[in-house]
Amino acid sequence: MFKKTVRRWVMAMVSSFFVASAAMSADKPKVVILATGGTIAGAGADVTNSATYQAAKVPVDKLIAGIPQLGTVAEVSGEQVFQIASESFTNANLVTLGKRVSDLVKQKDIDGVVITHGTDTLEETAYFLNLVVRTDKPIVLVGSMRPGTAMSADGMLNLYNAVSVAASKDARGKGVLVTMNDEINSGRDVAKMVNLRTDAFKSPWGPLGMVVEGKNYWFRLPAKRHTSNSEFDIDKIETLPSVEIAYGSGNANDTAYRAFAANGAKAIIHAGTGNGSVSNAVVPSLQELRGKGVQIIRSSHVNAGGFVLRNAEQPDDKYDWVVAHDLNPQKARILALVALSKTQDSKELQRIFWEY
Ligand code: DAS
Repeated sequence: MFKKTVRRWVMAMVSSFFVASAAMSADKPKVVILATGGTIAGAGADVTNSATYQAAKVPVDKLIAGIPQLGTVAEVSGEQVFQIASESFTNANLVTLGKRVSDLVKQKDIDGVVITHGTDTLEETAYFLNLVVRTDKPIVLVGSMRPGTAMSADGMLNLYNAVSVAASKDARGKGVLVTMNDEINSGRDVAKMVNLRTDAFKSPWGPLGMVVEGKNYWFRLPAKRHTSNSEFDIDKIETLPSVEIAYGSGNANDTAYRAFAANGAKAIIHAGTGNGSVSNAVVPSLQELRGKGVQIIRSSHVNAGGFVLRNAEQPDDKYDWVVAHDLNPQKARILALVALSKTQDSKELQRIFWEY
């Protein structure tokens, strides 16, 4: 019995090798996987460890070798750009990654780029690239909620789907995409709404489509400016300014806002309650900081659909503040980083927040 099982396993591996190598020889789209770390590169001690593991352990060549079928959808190569848990991503990491993606998509023989990434800040990187990489080629971010060592790990199918979408002609021109849990989401809209579960990534406005067994099914298109229709360009960005997020709640005070400004923040994202509301205890300080040139951007930490309305909870025209529209605080920070590389004018900033 054991011999039969081993023989069957060997035959399966041999056939998948020939499938993959045969496919490699065909004229397949060329997809580059840029690996940055995260759970999709994580490893736990036991198959029962779906939540207890170390992120950013498995190198990109092992991720690729673990899915021989990738060779049936594309000619895949890999680069290890970083090997970090994404909660540790910095503005400098964003610029480095953005420039590498921009260089790759300029190469005529490259059809698409996949970025494996930790899930904690994947939504921020996806939005950043959506704003600054001037291309119609698919750029697809992918992570996983469970390490590859766990039962029912999600990384293998997520990565296969990501490569399949990045190799697809019908994924062109749709902005940066995120493939998790069989869905194709817009890099602008998607956020990590749940931790621990494989259906963690949701867009308040719904996914763009689904990918099932290597085929894409599209249901809607992005409405905001992105990639080749963006006025921003990573090739013209070397560093990003300091933009910080202060979280609103009951019993609020102005300590964080003042500390951020004293530390050089060019803009402060107010992660407000409700419609981006600001406590009476904080308003005077924000008016003072605005007077000193710090941009004040009202967002809401209620972000499952809806948006901050200008001059509703606060007289934004009078205070010269900006509203973040439907962007959650962490996405508002990303847009502010990019926008401030182009303008310090609050009316221009507001236009940018409506358009992107
Ligand atoms: N720490 C998380 C990160 O790297 C692990 C993950 O979910 O990818 O974002």
